[in-house]
Amino acid sequence: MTNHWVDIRNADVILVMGGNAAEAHPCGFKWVTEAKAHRRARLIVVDPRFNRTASVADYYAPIRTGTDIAFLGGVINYLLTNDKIQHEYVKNYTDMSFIVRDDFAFNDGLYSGYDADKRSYDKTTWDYARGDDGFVKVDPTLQDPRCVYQLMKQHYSRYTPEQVEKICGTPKEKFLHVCEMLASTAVPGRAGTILYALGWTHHSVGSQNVRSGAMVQLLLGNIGIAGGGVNALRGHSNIQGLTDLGLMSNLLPGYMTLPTEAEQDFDAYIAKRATQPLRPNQLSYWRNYRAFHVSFMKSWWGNNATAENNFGFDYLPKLDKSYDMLQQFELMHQGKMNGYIAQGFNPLAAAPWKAKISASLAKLKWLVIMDPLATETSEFWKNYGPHNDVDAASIQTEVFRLPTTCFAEERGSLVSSSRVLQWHWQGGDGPGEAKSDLEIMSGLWTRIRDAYRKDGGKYPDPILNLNWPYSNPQSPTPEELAMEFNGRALADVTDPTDKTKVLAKKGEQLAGFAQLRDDGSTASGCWIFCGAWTQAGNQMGRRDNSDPTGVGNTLNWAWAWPANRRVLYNRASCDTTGKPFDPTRKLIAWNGSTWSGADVPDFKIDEPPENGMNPFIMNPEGVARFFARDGMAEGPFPEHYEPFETPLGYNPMHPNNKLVVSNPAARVFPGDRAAFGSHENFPHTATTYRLTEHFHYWTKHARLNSIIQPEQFVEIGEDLAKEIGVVAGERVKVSSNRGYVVAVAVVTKRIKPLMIEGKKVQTVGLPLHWGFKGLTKPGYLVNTLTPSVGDGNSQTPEFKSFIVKVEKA
Ligand SMILES: Nc1nc2c(c(=O)[nH]1)N[C@H]1C(S)=C(S)[C@@H](COP(=O)(O)OP(=O)(O)OC[C@H]3O[C@@H](n4cnc5c(=O)[nH]c(N)nc54)[C@H](O)[C@@H]3O)O[C@H]1N2
Ligand SMILES: Nc1nc2c(c(=O)[nH]1)N[C@H]1C(S)=C(S)[C@@H](COP(=O)(O)OP(=O)(O)OC[C@H]3O[C@@H](n4cnc5c(=O)[nH]c(N)nc54)[C@H](O)[C@@H]3O)O[C@H]1N2
Ligand SMILES: [Mo]
Repeated sequence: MTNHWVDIRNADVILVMGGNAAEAHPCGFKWVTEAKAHRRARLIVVDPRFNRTASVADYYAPIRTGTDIAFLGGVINYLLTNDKIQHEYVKNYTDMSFIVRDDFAFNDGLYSGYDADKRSYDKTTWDYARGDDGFVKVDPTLQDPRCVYQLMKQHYSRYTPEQVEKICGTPKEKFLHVCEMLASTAVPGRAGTILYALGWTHHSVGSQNVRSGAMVQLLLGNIGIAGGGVNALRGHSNIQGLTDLGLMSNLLPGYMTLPTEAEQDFDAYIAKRATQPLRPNQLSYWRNYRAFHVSFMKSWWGNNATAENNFGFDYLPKLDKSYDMLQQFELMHQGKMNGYIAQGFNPLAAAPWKAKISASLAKLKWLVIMDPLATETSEFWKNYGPHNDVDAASIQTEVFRLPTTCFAEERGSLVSSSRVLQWHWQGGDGPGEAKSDLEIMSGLWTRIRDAYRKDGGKYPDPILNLNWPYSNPQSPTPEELAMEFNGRALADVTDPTDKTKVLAKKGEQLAGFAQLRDDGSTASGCWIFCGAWTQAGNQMGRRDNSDPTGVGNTLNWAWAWPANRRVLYNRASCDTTGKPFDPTRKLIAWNGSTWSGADVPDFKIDEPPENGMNPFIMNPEGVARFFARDGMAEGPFPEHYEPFETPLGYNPMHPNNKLVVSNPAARVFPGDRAAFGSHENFPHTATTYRLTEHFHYWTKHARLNSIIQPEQFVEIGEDLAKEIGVVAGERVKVSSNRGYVVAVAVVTKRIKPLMIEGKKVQTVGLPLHWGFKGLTKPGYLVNTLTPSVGDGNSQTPEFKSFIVKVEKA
């Protein structure tokens, strides 16, 4: 979340799109209820289903799955053509006035630089034009046809309300009503927030869905203000912590990135990431990358990371490709993997195209399951009940189950969607032989190290030289790890402007990431967590919920990254002179000598506004980007592409270009592509989702949850039920090109057919919680049906939009 849970109560308009917060985040949803009750906020829901959030919304609009970019592109077009933008904000704090290179182009769905064979872009032309001084060229009048404003206006002019209706199936008047409600927040005195989750991310264009939402919020001046933001409501209790700590194959802790194979040179690796300002007098905060990186390497390799060996840069793996989940199973399927550890992960149930997953697991020599429960994955080789598509006798994979404790049987920190690191305390001991994940991982690690010590190996240095400074090497404590993530001084850390001033003495915990140094004199396992466990102790354990300004920031409740800041980009809540746009929702202000207020300023604390430094200091240009000049796989402006399994078979934006039916920059493995279905055989569009009563596949092991949601069901609209001759309570068979599930039909008014390009499209809803382990009635794994293709940037699978056929069973 750019903002935080409590801050939702500061909003005047709340758009829940691509999520079902009342169902999946019922506790956090209370802040929506507060906003409605206490400031008469209006709640809008845009969802293929009239879901539980819609049932308490002020306005609901339906949408076809996988078409949010068309909808949001339409909103952008509406805001621009009706001049519903926060002018002062947009003019000063975004790249609207920046001039784009002459050779950047967009033709029939493709941007300049496309290579059809590689299915990827050379992004060189996706950049701003530079002046002789090396800085970006701008046109403050916004008249230059090559400025971002003009290019963007032209791009989105194609997304008319009529076009939105044809692609999304959202009736034009409903679409326009949503536009009007959102547009009401374009004035400085009103705030609007967006809450989203998987309905936006589980698509082959997921990242671009989120970007479209961010563009809407920027036009409205809703980023950096109280009651605003683009707010990702996250999943598992510590999934935010997972990404923060870099547990993605391409990341290092604190959103640093692993080098690629082409990046063997340490200085070049740093220089590329320590971005220099693109505007005069601009702070570009990533220019501190070297300090963050070296401190991280000192944490991992301690005394073995020295200036002479580039702090162990050669120890870091260099990526040849992404090793995301889809890639892992592809490699496993090709027989290129011997073993797999599934730690707190049930891939047979959770990953797309179950048949491919079980076939892949069957090719392993060994599979280790670390879990408190007996998961479907741990019995993938058994053939029974609704899991009947494996040949048990032919599977040779050896499966080891290592029982772990569960969150309530451990202590430590969890990072919430709000970026708040909250310490929690152990409630009880785990049963039987269960061990904590920490203990099991340490046991594995020390044994691997011993094996390398004894037998050597190709390149044992990174393993033998790893720092392992825990009092009990077999079981590091959560406290030791938390202190290590924060970081400490390895030599006295002094003030750069006055070397006699010692900020942190050798051996002390650091106070914040401003104290990190790039010469090896500090260590920090995760720079954004620096400040969580200081000399003053564990900040995550703080429980003072006082809120002196009433804006809800509670700065003494636990600790938020970065720097205990609760609202990111909060400098943008003030005008160029440093006065809050909305004094009633004040976050920070310039008081003549410093920035201060209800939040920790996201800015250089003593930077006078008249110097003209811009608020978005994580971008080298200092402003927010409508034009994503680097980073995105498929282009600088989001464009509508159909889901890989489309009910249409073509892209209504580009009906004659076969290259751009679906995301032209998404990676698709040939075998996965061959398994896609065609709309001729599978006419209905399907989506999968959660229910409050269950948490994925594990609460079916709990008696109460199994009683309140005992049996698998499928939701279909009354119209479709009539078409296929099914009444509520009868069983239906839902098939995709990859398999089928059979479940009870819930016939509902909550799902209506949509008219898409003059054709009736039915939506089918599949809750995902059932399987063949646990106390509920055995059910089919819903991922029997789903296609194996991911988002072009994150490789998150397209779980939310695929095609099926529904029949009476
Ligand atoms: N009770 C409970 N709570 C949970 C979980 C759980 O299993 N049980 N899981 C947790 C996890 S890990 C996560 S990630 C979160 C997920 O939280 P959510 O994303 O809110 O959960 P979902 O139910 O998967 O999907 C949300 C909505 O997206 C809609 N949707 C589907 N396709 C589209 C589309 O193309 N466009 C739009 N606009 N909407 C679409 C669906 O109809 C559904 O209403 O929930 C967390 N909370
Ligand atoms: N079709 C479809 N598929 C989906 C989704 C969807 O919306 N539609 N959602 C996707 C999403 S967002 C997610 S997050 C995934 C979820 O996929 P998974 O993460 O595989 O699902 P969970 O059932 O939450 O599995 C987590 C396992 O962790 C175990 N566990 C709990 N606590 C601990 C612990 O402390 N230590 C260890 N070692 N194990 C523990 C649980 O017992 C459980 O078996 O599913 C994805 N799959
Ligand atoms: Mo999730």
